[in-house]
Formats: sequence, structure tokens, C-alpha cells
Amino acid sequence: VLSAGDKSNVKAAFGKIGGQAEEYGAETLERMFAAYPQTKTYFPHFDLGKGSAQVKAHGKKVAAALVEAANNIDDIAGALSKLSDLHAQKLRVDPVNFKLLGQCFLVVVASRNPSLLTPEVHASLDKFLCAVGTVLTAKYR
Ligand code: ZNH
Repeated sequence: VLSAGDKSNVKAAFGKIGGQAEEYGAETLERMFAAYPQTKTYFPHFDLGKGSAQVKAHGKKVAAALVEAANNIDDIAGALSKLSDLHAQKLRVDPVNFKLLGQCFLVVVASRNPSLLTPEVHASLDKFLCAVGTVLTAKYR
């Protein structure tokens, strides 16, 4: 459960990431595909090569969803309800992969904005990413 402190850490962190969210999203995917190649199996229809326009476009969508969740941190389930339906009914991504994506996002934050990622902010972002993953896998049956 996100405490009041976690919520303000997450909002502040996304405030600092600001307009760079799409690049963060694309690099998160690039790292996920490189470090955890099994995640590539969900994207057989994508060009996953370096600088792929499809990866960039998808990174932008994933980042936008994270920003949306951060902006609606008291109701992540409501904010991502349609996306939760899509992941449960159509995409059926194994829940373990959400942890991998979350780890990659943290690495991107660490590498692009080291001073932002204090241990406290790291912990709050980790909780937030877990909460997003929980919402996106909540309707699996
Ligand atoms: Zn996912 C899709 C988000 C995770 C896989 N996604 C998607 C989208 C979004 C997202 C926004 C778009 C939708 C539309 O179009 O409508 N994701 C997300 C998030 C997360 C995720 C936020 C976390 C955090 N995913 C994930 C994972 C995976 C995935 C982990 C695997 C590995 N997704 C996916 C796919 C898709 C998606 C496959 C589809 C793509 C295309 O385009 O085809």
C-alpha cells in the first residue's frame, strides 16, 4: 500500500521526469528486451532493432500510462481500467514480466537522473510500479 509519503515521492519523481517520459519509456523497453529476452515473445509483430520506431511509439504509450497512473495515484485501478481489460483479455502477459519492466524503468531513472533516485524515492517508485502491475494483472482468470 502506498503511504502518503510514497504518493508524494512518486508525483515529485514524475514531475522531474516531465516531458522526457517517452524517452524513459523507450529505453525501458530497450533494456527489458536486452536483459530479459523472453519478454520479446510478446512482440513478434514488432521490429525490436536498435532505434525501432515501433519500440519508440510503444515506449511512449507505456510511459503515458505510467504518467496517468501517477496523476491518479489514489485510483490507479480506475485510471487504468481499460488497459487492465486489454492485458487480461487480449495480451495475457505473464505477471512476472511486469516486475522485469518495473526493474528496467528504475534502472532508466537511475541512469538518467541519479540524484532523483534516493533510497526513499526508489522504494516509493518500486511500490508504485508494483501497484500498476497488480492493476494490469488483476482481471486475469
Ligand atoms: Zn503492456 C500494450 C501499458 C506491461 C506487453 N501496454 C500496451 C499499451 C499500453 C501498455 C498503454 C497500449 C494499449 C493500446 O494500444 O491501447 N504495459 C503497459 C504498462 C505496463 C505494461 C503501463 C507496466 C507497467 N506490457 C507490459 C509487459 C508486457 C506488455 C510487462 C510484456 C512483456 N503491452 C504488451 C503488448 C502490447 C501492450 C504485447 C500490445 C502492443 C501492440 O501494439 O501490439
